[in-house]
Amino acid sequence: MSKAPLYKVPENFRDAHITPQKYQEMYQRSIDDPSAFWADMATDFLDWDQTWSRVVDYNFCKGQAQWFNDAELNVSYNCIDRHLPKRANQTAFIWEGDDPDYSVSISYAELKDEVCKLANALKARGVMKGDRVCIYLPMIPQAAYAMLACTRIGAVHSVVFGGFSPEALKDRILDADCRVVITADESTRGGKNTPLKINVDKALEGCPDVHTCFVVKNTQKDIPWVEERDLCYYDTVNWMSNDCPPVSMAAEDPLFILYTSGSTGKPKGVLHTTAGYLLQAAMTFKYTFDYQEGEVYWCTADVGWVTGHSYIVYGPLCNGATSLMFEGVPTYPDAGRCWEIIDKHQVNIFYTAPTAIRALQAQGDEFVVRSSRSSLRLLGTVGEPINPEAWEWYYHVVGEARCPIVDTWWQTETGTHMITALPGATDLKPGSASFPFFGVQLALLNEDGSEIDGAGSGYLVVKSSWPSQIRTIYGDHQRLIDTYFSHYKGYYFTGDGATRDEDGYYWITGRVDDVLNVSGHRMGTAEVESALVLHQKVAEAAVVGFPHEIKGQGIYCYVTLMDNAEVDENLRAELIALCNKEIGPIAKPDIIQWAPGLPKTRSGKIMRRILRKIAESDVDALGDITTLADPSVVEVLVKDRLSIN
Ligand code: 6R9
Repeated sequence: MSKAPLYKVPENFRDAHITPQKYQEMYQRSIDDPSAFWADMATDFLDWDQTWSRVVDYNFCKGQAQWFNDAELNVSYNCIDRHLPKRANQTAFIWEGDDPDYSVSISYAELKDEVCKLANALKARGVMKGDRVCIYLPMIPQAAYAMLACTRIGAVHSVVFGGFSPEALKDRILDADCRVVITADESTRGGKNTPLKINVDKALEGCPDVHTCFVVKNTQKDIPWVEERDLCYYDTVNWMSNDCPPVSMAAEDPLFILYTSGSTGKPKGVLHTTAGYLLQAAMTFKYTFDYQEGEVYWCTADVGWVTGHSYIVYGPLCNGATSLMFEGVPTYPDAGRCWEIIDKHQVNIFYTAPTAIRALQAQGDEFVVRSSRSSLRLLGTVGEPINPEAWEWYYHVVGEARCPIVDTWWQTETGTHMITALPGATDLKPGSASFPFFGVQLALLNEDGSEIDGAGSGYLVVKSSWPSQIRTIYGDHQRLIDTYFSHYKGYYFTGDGATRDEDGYYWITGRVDDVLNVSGHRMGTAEVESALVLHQKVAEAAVVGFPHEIKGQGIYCYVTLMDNAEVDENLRAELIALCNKEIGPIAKPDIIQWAPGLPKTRSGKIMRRILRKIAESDVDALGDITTLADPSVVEVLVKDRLSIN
């Protein structure tokens, strides 16, 4: 790692918002005097209805954090209204359709009208401050309108990724007790349509309390309609007034719930609150991307993930930026699509995931070089570790060695960037997320909980609260404490491993728990296992990740069948269909291996370490298997593994 090439801050970033010296000064102050530092940032970045009496109070043992306690503000006001005097006619969103011939610009003034009308429509259906609203939409502007409309009236949104199945959607609606759903007839991605409304209908069979479903007519497909409950989005919203006063919210009032996977059990509803989240989203957006007035910024994430929340909607809009939202996929109509969009809309800052970079790299340079990309100034990545080969390709081929790459490490739970390069301040090492953001105090721990000094590898933890920290797991605060604050007392446990090199750069090595990262999507092995064992022929299942060239990690399933069950040719397809039904297409198993038995300790615990090694075909390094109840099962699994590929 110390041999890694170093890419120096380029000349044209000498005047960036954050220079090397400024980073040192600001970081030091943020640690030495967090209250003064964050009070200044809060004043610079946000408009408040009422100021705070204390900046921060937290107690990691109890999983509690409060930022700007009794202050008040409104998120949609900060993202829209306050910009209007200067930016009414400036584009807030550029929307690029799946169809390359279709794009739309939405100004800040239009955004205000759309958000207010929808907010009034929500109010007319009885939505009040604190109520949860489920958003299950494609990547269309209404997704952003819906999020902002909720914030305008103090409702709490729960966006569910449009790729989730009806079953997964139902679980999320019930867990958050949403009474209103906003959806569309269909989504269109890569020329293919997905029946969102039909999925909602199926989900709502199990959600008797949902009384209202707004439906955006997106593809105009004929869809079933439930009178009273279903409302045509346009017909309803267009009647509404475009005036809806923003409600003053307390700094710690809930802003949104977003479900994410953990190592055990069902996905958990990560709850973020109003002021701290918005402040750090706004600040990281400006500093990490060195956003300059008038620039066009594009993040390819879906709004169903935290990246879409913080870096398509809240961070950019809070800064009065122009944010591009793309409905489609990077490979449709062909692998040149992203670069064409960059030329078409003169994109300056491009933020995507390593899995997309690898997929495009695999298609060959010709798709890239036929575009100009001369507008590009900065590149970014998020979601998983980026391998140096993909980094170098992104840097040299896409960015023509003139655009720095910010590799941003963070999580749904952290809300916003935590470790990242700042393009005017950081010399880059390919594959390293580099240094902590302002106010973020990191440590690496040994197994026994002692802190590692200097260079070394260990569990990545955070030592003190940051404004956009997760506040609770919706409806289950104990689970928050157990998951993040119990492994090592007094620290936030990230679930990631990391290395710190001699120069203090952080290198994330990946999850240390049973969470997979498949194409940048987080998934608990337990979720896939629960889906597999629903099949009547399946006695037991164990799921692990294995290295996958494009996806980063693939899903490897060991399946033990019931004693009398036989493998017929449909079984594999049935199991894949089950994962699709329970979770969604992102949970499709890559490899299913029939396992007569699973390696277990004498106390009955599955030894995943061994299963991971077998899945990786690294069978010479199985380690000690003598503690197994029946070591002979390993031999069988290894033998069978060799015949799969
Ligand atoms: C933002 C987001 C979080 C997990 C995280 C880590 C992995 C994210 C990364 C990265 C290495 C990066 N991760 N960014 N690993 N380098 N730049 O992805 O949130 O979906 O909650 O996933 O993703 O393992 O713990 P989320």
